[in-house]
Amino acid sequence: MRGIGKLRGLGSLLSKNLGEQPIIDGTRGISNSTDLKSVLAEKIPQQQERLKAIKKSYGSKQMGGVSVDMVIGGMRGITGLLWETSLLDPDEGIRFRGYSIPELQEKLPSAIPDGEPLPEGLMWLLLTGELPNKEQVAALSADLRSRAALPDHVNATLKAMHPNTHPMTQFSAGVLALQPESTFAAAYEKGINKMQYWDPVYEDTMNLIAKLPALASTIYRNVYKGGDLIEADPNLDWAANLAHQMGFQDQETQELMRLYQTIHTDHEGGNVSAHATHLVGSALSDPYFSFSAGLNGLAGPLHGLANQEVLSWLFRVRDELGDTPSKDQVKDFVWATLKSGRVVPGYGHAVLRKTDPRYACQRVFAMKHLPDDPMFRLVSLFYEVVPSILQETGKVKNPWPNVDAHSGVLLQYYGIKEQNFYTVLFGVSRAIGVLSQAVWSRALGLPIERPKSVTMDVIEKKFSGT
Ligand code: CMX
Repeated sequence: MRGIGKLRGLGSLLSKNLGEQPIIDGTRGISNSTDLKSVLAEKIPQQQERLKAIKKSYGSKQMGGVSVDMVIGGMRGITGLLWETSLLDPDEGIRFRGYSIPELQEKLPSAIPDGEPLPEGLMWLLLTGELPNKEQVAALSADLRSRAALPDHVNATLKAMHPNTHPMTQFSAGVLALQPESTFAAAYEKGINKMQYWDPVYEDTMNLIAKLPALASTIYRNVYKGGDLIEADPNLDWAANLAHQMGFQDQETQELMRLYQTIHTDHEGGNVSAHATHLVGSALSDPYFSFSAGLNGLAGPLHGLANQEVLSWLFRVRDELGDTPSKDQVKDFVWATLKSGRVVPGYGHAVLRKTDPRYACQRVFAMKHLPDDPMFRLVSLFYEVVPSILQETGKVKNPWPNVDAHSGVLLQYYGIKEQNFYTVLFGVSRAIGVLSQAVWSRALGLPIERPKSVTMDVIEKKFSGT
């Protein structure tokens, strides 16, 4: 219960500083109810009071200055967002509501003994701040299953698209095709009180997340398997059903999918997909609109598309150098990539300054299940070679691998060979993080985003003394 302990600590610290009523952090006590929405409903008023108290007591305090470099440099290092579901430490990596990935692998319920965590467990944690028990995870799984069916018109929309349309374009369009179902948009039109926004956003979040395995697998089967669709299995959990509906029935692939879908959910608020979802949602665009915007950002090669790029790049290595290249050959290949003005995909990060724990846990999975796979060996060889080369460039701030450097090789091993589809799998998972936060953003009444921009003229005039 480390994360919750941390939050409790903050509550008492705040109350000490304020000398007022203790600020309730909303995660006190563990709920036994298996109804996620009622657990959430209990916590929301407490968190609303907590935010009010923070605003009142600390609203005028400064949290770091902004330099011209930060303004020009993609807002690097500016703290400018509230994001409750996860926090990224540059050296330690991601913590979901206070828990690291290895801690979650130990503490979240799994489908099989000593298996990978179920993403539904992480979803419960992200939404409530509480580690769920098995019954709660089973109830959430069942709730998602009951909402999972995809309306027919969505597949008709997908089929009407040009056959060369990238799976990510189809995925984003498929999410928008579901938008007429938005409970939030309908409630807003009827004049819902803003204190109640979170409720229809929660319903949209549940409905959308529930349908993503069917949507993603429909795209997969249409593009790569002649449109022969597979029904969901009512006995399977959310991630296993995604693998199943794509056409992968074996337990090990389903275990990989559970791990994959857990670790890609959330990476605090400033990354492109999270921030885009948050920004668009702040205009009270419903979760379908805002998540589709997040997916469009995830489709960029510097963000989620890097997992596809990594695999294409590894294939080029294999085609040119064979399965077992030497270290020197790999070094030359990396340098050639850099000298041609391209990035090494899967390496580097805007915030992290160490090996991504999401990379590390995939590596552990590979060592357990596919230690002798030639592509895994190649990935390991790159891990030995790339960081020192990127360091040698003198400009790359983080030479270590990120999540995208490993995922493709695992998917390949289990027969999911179509790398153009990989970012869709990333996107399915990302929904859990960004939409859990969307529920809280509306519950906490966060306002429309509108940072100030300036022209070059303004900067020159301000600092040149003219
Ligand atoms: N290969 C080559 N050059 C790299 C590099 C890499 N992997 N990572 C950073 N650099 C370069 C930058 O392009 C930049 O060069 P210029 O000054 O010439 O423009 C310089 O090093 C400094 O960049 P940085 O501050 O270290 O990194 P940024 O915060 O600007 O960018 C990221 C972060 C992820 C976009 C970058 O590291 C990158 O392009 N990596 C490769 C693509 C990738 O793996 N993306 C996935 C990230 C994880 C995810 O979001 O899914």
